[in-house]
Amino acid sequence: PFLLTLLSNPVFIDGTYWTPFIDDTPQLFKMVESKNRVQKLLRYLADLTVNGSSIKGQIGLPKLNKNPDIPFIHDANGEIIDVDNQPPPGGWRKILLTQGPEEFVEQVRSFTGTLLMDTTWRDAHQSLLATRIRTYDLAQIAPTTAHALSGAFALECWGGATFDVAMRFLHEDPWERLRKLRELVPNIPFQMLLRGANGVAYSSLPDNAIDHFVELAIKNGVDIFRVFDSLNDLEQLKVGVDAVKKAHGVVEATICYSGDMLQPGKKYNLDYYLEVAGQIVKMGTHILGIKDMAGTLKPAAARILIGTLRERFPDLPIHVHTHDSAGTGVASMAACAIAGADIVDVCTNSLSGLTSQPSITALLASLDGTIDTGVNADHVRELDAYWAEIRLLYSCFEADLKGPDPEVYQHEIPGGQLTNLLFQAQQLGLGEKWIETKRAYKEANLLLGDIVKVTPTSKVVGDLAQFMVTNKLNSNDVKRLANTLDLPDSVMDYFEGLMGQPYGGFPEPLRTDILKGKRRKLTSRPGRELPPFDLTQIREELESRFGDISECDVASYNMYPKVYEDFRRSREQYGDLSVIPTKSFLAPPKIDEEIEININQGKRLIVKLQAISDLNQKTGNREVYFEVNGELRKVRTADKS
Ligand code: 3PY
Ligand code: ZN
Repeated sequence: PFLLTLLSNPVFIDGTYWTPFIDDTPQLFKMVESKNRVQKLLRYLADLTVNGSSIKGQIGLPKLNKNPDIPFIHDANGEIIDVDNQPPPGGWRKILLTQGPEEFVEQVRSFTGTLLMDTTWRDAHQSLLATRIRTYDLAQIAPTTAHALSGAFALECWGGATFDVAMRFLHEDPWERLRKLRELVPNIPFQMLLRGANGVAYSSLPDNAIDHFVELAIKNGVDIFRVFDSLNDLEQLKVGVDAVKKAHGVVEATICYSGDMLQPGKKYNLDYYLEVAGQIVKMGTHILGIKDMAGTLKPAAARILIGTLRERFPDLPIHVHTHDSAGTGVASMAACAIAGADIVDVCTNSLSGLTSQPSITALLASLDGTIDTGVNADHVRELDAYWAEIRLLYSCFEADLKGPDPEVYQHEIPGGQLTNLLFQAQQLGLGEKWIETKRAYKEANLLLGDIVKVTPTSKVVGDLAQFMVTNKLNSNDVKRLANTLDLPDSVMDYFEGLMGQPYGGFPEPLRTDILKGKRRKLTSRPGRELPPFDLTQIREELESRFGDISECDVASYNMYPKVYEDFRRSREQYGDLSVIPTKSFLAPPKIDEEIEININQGKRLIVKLQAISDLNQKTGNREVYFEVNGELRKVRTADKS
């Protein structure tokens, strides 16, 4: 391609080129690079055309057969706000950036109302759509969001499962997502979910990898870190808290709410939460988080829990998170607001309810102006028109949950996992197994010691439950056969102590029986034993394998080495796929349909599928013909059928 570009350059054709022509004409290389880039994108589109989507978890095609429209939002005079040219109002981020974390949280605490965090960009789609929403769709709505939600406390937009899924399934760089969104939303704080000593992975990393990751997260745009540990193990939690403090971010150390504290005889009762809260406050957090990942915090319990914490820690902002799995999310968040919570989590209406967060409009209506939230209800409504279309665009990732799950108080499955397990049961065609899986989940939890269940411990319970269903075992069988069973790795990791120490200790003699001759017993946090990563050496190794490597690449590799390697290979093959509109990323193009792709600022491609050749029986390939900005291009693709 370089030679072709050279030969078609007018200077070369004129014969007026001079010796250092190639050196003096760097655009030649740019043109080649750009042609390569286009060819790589065509490779993806050709594969999609011939073989259909390869995106894991996709069933069928999007119900929306167009690109979603960007809605208009209006000012108080009914005029359309020009979101692309008018800077958004300075929100809470301006206070954070100009006055620092301490003053920021003081002002949040002094706000006479309850602020809202919108989780649409992270937990809502993690809970309902298998975390599949792409950077493309977030970036499209970001300028409008910066105006519409300018009064929000924060947008939860990063961390949790988004990091892994972006690379693993969407072939996207999570860091690029963060930077892009940050540029488009300068005014609203960004919050991320950090799994304590696990970072955004599923098990402990050396402490220096957590420090490195957090520092980069702040540099690239995260402001506030919700830090939790999946067993409420304070030693584990502290690793994340200290990393955020060192990097001067806002720390929201979080208690995972488990079970139903008002039920008599519950392991996790009010005294337990007050004790953990006291320890967390001693750690020096800016905000106290309560994370109700399964949605079992009923309104009555919420009133007592938040009311008591409010009295005990009058100066500390309290931020509450829930899931609507039981159908009580709105009532619980209203109860929290009334009991004195400073911030509660909600999300856009079209991605709310079920295993996701409660609806923002439903909460506003419940409070009905009696408590100020700082957000404009009209803008919220206008913005949701976009998400109604997005829900249809991503319909191929829906788990098809139809209503609240009345069993959630029994099984206590976290929101995201509930959808996930249901989806898996549906895929296996094991409708009747779903009820059984939920029953086994409850049993597995008790076997493991009635533990706090959230990533990664929720996976341990889920894996054990599936193992019990598949092998037709009940709790007594597991206890009796303990050492002879080939238990899932996650269960062995848990018993070894690789996820930290559960409150009240491990169940005995089960732990000893299971581990005997196979694994050791850890009694303190696993990260303590891990030697620090040699970050320079890792970078050099990656450079020698992949060429261009940034510090963010090193952090991605540290979290998910194999996923990162596959991601680089996908980049090599297809280039940056995040520029393709979602409809064209998930659904094969039709002949002559125009696909508009902005590959970078100012460079726009109009791609049209022209023809697909017959199958070459010898090679198993087909030729796919595209027109790109009027020029014919051919791509050879293996037919995998
Ligand atoms: C995660 O860790 O991804 C969670 O959302 C936990 O609730
Ligand atoms: Zn959640």
